[in-house]
Amino acid sequence: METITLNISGMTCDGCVSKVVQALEAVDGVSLVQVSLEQGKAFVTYDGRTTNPEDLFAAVDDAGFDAGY
Ligand code: 9UX
Repeated sequence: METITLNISGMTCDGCVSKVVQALEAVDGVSLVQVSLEQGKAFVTYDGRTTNPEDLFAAVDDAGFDAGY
């Protein structure tokens, strides 16, 4: 398992947090997601054989937010 911290811009309320959590949990290979609204960050544990940071960024972007390192 790998862990990564994503920097996410555009989250302004707990509903946004829920959207980001759902988007990340829907990615194959993701096993744990924690999102901090205050920090604008997501902490994700995933199987590096199944997914990768670019997939995670893309999932967040598709949910309407902007994610990167
Ligand atoms: Mo809150 Mo976010 O009302 O996509 S859910 S601003």
